[in-house]
Amino acid sequence: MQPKVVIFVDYSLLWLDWRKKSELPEYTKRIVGRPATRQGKAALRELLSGLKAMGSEPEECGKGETRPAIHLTEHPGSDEKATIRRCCDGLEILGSGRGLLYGAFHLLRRLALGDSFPEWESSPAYPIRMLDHWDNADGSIERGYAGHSFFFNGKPVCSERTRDYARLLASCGLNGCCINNVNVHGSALMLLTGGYQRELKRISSTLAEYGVSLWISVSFSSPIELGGLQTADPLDPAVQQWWKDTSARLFAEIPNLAGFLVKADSEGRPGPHTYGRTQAEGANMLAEAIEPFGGKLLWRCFVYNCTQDWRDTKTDRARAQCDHFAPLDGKFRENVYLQIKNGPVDFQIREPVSPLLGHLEHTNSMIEFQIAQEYTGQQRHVCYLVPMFKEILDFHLEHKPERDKVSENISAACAVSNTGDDFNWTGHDLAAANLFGFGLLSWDPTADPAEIAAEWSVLTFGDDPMVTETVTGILMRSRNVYEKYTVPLGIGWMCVPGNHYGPSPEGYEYDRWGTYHRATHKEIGVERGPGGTGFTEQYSTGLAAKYASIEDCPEELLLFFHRLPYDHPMKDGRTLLQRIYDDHFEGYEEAKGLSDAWDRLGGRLDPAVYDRVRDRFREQLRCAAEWRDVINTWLYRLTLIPDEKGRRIYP
Ligand code: GCV
Repeated sequence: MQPKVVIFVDYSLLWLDWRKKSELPEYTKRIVGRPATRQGKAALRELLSGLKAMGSEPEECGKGETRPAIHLTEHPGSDEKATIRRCCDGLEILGSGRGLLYGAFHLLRRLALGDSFPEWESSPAYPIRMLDHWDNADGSIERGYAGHSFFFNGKPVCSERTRDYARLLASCGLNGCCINNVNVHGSALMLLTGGYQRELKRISSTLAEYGVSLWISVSFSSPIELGGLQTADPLDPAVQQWWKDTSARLFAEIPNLAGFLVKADSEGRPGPHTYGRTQAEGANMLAEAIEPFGGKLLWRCFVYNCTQDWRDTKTDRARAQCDHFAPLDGKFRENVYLQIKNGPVDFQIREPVSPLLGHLEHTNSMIEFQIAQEYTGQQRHVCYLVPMFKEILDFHLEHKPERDKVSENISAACAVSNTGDDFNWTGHDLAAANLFGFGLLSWDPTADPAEIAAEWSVLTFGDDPMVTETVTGILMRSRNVYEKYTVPLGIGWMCVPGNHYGPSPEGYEYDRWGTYHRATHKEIGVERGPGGTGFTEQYSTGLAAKYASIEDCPEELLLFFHRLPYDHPMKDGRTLLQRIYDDHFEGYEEAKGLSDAWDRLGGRLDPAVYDRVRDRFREQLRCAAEWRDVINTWLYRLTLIPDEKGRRIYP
């Protein structure tokens, strides 16, 4: 008997930790076919190890095999389509190397869920489906809530964890990741000039094995910072040449490099505006430099005035993306993708869909979500964001009679990553559902968030029906609960400045970031209709009218669009203020309900996981009570209007 070699890893494998199945179909005992590509080989390896973990001992068989088997049929081509179909009492997986990989993972997932003959034919909705890491070269992570970077520890590192990370991404359909922060500083600058060429190459090659492309964030002023030039003006020939030469070297060294991500003219980052050039002139110069190597440029639209005087009521940050980019539609090169945050401001728990998404008829756009829970509980609170992503992808922009949904008007999708080097990757064990769900939804935006949650739960915690039902229930309720005890009705931004955790109702009010609610003892909110900042006019006619009207505006966004008195009657007859009081009280109670539901799973889960999540719930409840008390007390003191139900509204 072979001695068993145990490899110790200091992290879990999340949903890839396949569990034993009491029964598996006969065909899982044999695999026929020897893929030639690296991704195809990875598919075979995943099937062999995954099936083994589930309790089958698949044997690799020759072509003439007549017994039921899994047949791997690899055909050349770079497309990602995957097919699984019935074949000789078994199944055949067909596709390019990547297709086989997606097919293999799909089959493993379906078998784990108890589906014996999962036939599937699927292509991803978007060719770019990726995660953006805000990892810094020193190993810290901007807005990271799950430990340190596993890509950097002073310099780039490639380890077994990099491989498992690539497996996790591929297993939920993702095909790219940008490994460093859009705020490029310190030695991360050197990623561009090849200072870390060997390390970068290893990371790139490891990711490539699982069909994951490497992207890096670059600084627009690199020609000055690294090239010793006096300017980074995109129209300067020396600058253009510097980018061409630098890109040629880098793309030659790193074969799996897909392109660059750039945050320009945003929150102090350099950009074309410094030289009086447009965003298109800046982006196109870079895009042209990388175009010969098939490179793509992801150009962020998070451009706004971050030095606003709070007394200035004319400037509305929500308008900024459209004001800057809508007039430039059609002016970007073909290999440019405009990266647009899902809402007009910044990843709040509820914002309207960014109107810019409706203005880009002739420009590639990429939606940017954030699964790092910067404003949504920082992975100490449970907040399953997939239903929100789905709502946004399903949203009708009302610009066209057909193919009008956001999901039909974008060319790519990304999310700011929620991972780090914590044992469980995401800090909160339940936050991994956001990673898995974002992957599945960016492959297929018609997928159902509740089904994704249930699938993730079975893959992660096993198939005990009570566990699946409870975890799915907790996840599906979590966003609304979080919204209620923090910032309901679209008001946003009452968090502590800087770290963005916990309540501080006036923390941002007299600051420079353009995130004001302008509450007085009489009214609260910013008027964004035509009589106010005019932001509503950035939407199509129908939506503009709907949002501008206090009666028609969806209630959950009422304070995003309108400035209203506290006694404004809500649809159910309560006053605006009473609704806010109630939401905070109820939000806390509902959070307690989620926590109690988790408690009832004691004995049904791995005790370490159970305890970790219980600890997170303890903190969530502490913080939910703080939100309830701070916001309600602040409003009570401002208005002197008591809670109609006579509850104690101060701590
Ligand atoms: C990476 C917000 C965050 C910043 C982040 C920025 C961005 O402002 O607080 O940490 O910077 O968004 O998306 O660029």
